[in-house]
Amino acid sequence: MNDSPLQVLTLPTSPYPDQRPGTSGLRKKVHIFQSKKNYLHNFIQCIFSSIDLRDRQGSTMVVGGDGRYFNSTAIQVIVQMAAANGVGRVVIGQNGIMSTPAVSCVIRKIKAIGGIILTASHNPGGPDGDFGIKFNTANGVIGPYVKKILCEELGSPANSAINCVPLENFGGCHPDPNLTYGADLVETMKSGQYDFGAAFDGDGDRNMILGKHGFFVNPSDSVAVIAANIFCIPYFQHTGVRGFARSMPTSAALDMVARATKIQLYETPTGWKFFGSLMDAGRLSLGGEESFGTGSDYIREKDGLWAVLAWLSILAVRRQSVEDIMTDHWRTYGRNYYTRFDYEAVDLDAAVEMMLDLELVVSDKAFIGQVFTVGEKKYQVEAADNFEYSDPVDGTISRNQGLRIIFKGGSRIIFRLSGTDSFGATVRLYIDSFEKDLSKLFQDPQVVLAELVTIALQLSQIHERTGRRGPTVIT
Ligand code: VG1
Ligand code: CO
Repeated sequence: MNDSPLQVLTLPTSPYPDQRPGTSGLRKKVHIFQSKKNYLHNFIQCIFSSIDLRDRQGSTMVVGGDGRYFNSTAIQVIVQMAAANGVGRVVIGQNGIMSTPAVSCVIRKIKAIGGIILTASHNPGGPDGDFGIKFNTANGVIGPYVKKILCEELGSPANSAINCVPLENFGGCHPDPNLTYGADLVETMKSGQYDFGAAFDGDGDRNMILGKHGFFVNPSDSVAVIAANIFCIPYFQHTGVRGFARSMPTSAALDMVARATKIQLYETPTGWKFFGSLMDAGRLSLGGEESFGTGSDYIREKDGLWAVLAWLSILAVRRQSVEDIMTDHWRTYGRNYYTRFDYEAVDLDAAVEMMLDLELVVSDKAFIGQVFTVGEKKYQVEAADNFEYSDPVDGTISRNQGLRIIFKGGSRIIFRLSGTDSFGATVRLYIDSFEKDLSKLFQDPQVVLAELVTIALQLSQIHERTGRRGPTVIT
């Protein structure tokens, strides 16, 4: 930069009502960012304005994204606005690319004031896809990291890293690592040629773990396995273990390990930010969400590659297959059968109305004790509520975090509206059921949970209300 000071312009603008951040920042269709005047600028200015002026002046800020369409355009705007807002230094990932966990790591390393991450994470990219902005405070793509760590450092063959060149539309692939969008990997693994497979989302904070022949590790189980084998991981040998946490819709598999090891367990609302607060207070070492997020307190984000390295450490110590480790785990702790149905892009009004009606049903006193009979199975309601969380560190209360119906024996039905969708509403229906009978540990979750699904569909009337015949994605 030369000596002549840059001119700072002050321009009038007004907010749009749909610019409210959700579970993890703001997500909208790319064309919204392109067509609505100052749409990006408004949100970025709000981020800067949220930082006290004294902290902002001369501060360092991290900026990076998952390389999706609109990434570089947005970075140009952010850099200019950062300068105008008094930020002293902006650290940008090479070619504007940085994963969410990497941003979290750099923020901590260089003591930056925060980081702006340009990603819509697991939502599709490209001109017709989604764009998003996350802001991580001081507490807090993936491809280049996979190549560097798994191939260059750990010596995996180069062809074991697939789809690792960042592309603006992710090569037409959907960046959500689950059985539907990661079906190619599952197919490849079925051949039996590989012992271990993993997939990540666009910004690298999610992971899906597969064993030989495509054996699927449910994310709720994954965090429980890591917890049960935590001292196979050198990091925890040094730091010890302070606490475990899972989001409310995540199955109670982790609770079983916490109980057996007498380690404190926290049940938080959906979204990693709740773990961050516990980690800052030194109360939490390992956390996981059913939505393919796993991570530890070395940063303040979930980290897909960390989860893979954690699993590889366990495999290296136990010298067993992924499937053997998982089935051993079920024999020891019992199995939490789990499924999630996502109804994406349904009519917003219909979804909101459904949630309001359901809340009336579950909050009626007469609902407790009610028995649902489907075929030969009976389920009696033990408790039901709209999940509320009081942060044990600062006492902040988060309400309206999902409708829970808990049956005798621990089976659960949960309804939530997504906070990361970019269009209409996404309804998430989570169902789980605990089984400890050794002869019933190896069944298809969809078969085991079929009756609970029937109850959930009847109670909510979701198909009738949304005009859908089934979910968009089943996990
Ligand atoms: C979803 C997941 C949640 C996750 C969030 C951000 O939120 O359910 O567990 O923390 O995405 O993930 P929602 O509100 O749509 O259910 V991502 O990889 O930003 O980064
Ligand atoms: Co993500």
